[in-house]
Amino acid sequence: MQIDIVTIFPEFFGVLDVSLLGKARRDQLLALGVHDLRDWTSDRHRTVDDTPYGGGAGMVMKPEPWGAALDALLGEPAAGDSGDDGEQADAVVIFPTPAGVPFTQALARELANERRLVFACGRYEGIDARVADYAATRARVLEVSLGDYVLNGGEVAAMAMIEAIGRLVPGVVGNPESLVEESHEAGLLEHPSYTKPQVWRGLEVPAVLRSGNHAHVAAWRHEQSLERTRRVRPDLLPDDQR
Ligand code: JFB
Repeated sequence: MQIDIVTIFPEFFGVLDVSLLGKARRDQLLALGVHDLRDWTSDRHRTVDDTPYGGGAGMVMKPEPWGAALDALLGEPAAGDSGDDGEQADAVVIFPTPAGVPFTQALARELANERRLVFACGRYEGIDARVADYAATRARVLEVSLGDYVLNGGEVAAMAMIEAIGRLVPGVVGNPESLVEESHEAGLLEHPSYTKPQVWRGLEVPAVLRSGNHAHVAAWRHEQSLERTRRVRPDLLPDDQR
């Protein structure tokens, strides 16, 4: 999978060199391109923002550098191609925004099957709305929110999405079985996990986990998952299981 990121803070994405996704890049399962939006400005001050039409606090990202960035990454539109015949680059362009559809494990799974993702990371009060409209004439566009809280820009949200998507790309996680057992894949929260020693600071590992009875272990873990989900995330359960 190819992932491109456009941002005014390319140095943010240095962390993607390490850990699991760093290895995936070295193994050539993931190719990551981090691009500085200011490289597509043309004024002396490399300006990316301007005051909002209609007034209000803060600044808005101006559309021209974004248009040039999208053209460079998706390919220039062919001469005479208005894009209105639906012809599209084979990429999904993702705009992290607090006004987007929620990012979920189901969306991560769907995006893990794409060949190419482009993340457009805004700052200030966001990006001129025409940029997403323009991008939609060139590619599939998703405006996606990481969650119901306010960040200062799209970078941290993009990083979280890239980590969630990247680990679902075949080959990135060594043991694919570990993917199906985890929180949210089964629609429930995960059961608690334990390792050695058997007693630590007076706290004992539950006996059932040391019983060697796999059916009992599986039943206990399922009950723990259900109990925990009822307690902290009843919204995840169907009405008749709350
Ligand atoms: C994403 C962003 C801002 C408007 C703009 C660009 N869950 C999330 N919270 N906040 C963001 C997000 C996601 N995804 C987010 C992109 C931008 C926030 N801002 C700052 C804050 C409030 N309203 C600019």
